[in-house]
Amino acid sequence: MNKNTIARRLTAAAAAAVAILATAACGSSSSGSDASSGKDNPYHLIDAGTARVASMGDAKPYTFTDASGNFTGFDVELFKDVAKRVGIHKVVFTGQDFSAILPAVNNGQFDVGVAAIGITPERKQTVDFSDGYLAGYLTVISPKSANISDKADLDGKRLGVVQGTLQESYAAKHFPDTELVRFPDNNSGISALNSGTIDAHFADYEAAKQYVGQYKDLEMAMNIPSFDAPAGFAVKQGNDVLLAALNKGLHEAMQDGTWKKLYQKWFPGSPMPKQYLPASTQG
Ligand code: SNW
Repeated sequence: MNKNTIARRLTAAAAAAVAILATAACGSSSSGSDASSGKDNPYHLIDAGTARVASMGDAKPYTFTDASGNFTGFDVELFKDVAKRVGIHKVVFTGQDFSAILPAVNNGQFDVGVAAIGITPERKQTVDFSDGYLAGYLTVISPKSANISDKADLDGKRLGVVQGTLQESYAAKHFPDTELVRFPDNNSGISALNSGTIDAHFADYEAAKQYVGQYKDLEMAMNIPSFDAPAGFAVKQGNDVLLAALNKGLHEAMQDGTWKKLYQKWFPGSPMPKQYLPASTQG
């Protein structure tokens, strides 16, 4: 090793040490103008300027990963649009089991939870929600041959639910004679349905529509209204600045027709709800 190499290595080591010290200083600073508070980070995001979003990789067409692994879907595109309107230009989605999303938002691992998450009083005890942006049905999917069309038809049957969903709590309350089989995600529930280990699976309406389109011997057997629990963006309790901004962006996206455009793109053929359309078109 010649002198120059040694000098270069020492310089590199010194630079690395400075970088480590600088990082440590940032990490320990709890107030002032560091990146996690104040004017540089008005929304109190984990990383200023970036929204870290807990979501799901298999809730098509709400939120899912496409063939190249990128998150897309109605909720994903709507959230990105809303974030951009309020100055958040980078959004990073991470797939989680549904049951992990709200706890992860609550404990600060993510800034936001976005996955057709219905707003309920129970969930509001752990996170805050934006205004609602989507309301629809919970749908029981079953083989056409099973001829399931009402609650009594599910008696003594095995019904798949994703852990932590409204489907799980609805079924536990209203289908007392049905055996619930809990899954971490919809794809595993549908696999179990296709292999015959469960008799039906309970999902969101638009997801059910996708699966029925994909597997021709399945049908949408029952639709249960869930309009009292519209989906909202979940944020950590008390992050009122972020919540107010998201609501403002959401309202703008509804008023200028962006919401409608995304609805038509992702839910083609589904009835167009009135409440999220521009006020001028509601008549
Ligand atoms: O309550 C509905 C809402 O009306 C709309 O249809 C979108 O879905 C819901 O928010 C219900 N979604 C389930 C839940 O919140 C499951 C979400 C999921 O599988 N990603 O538990």
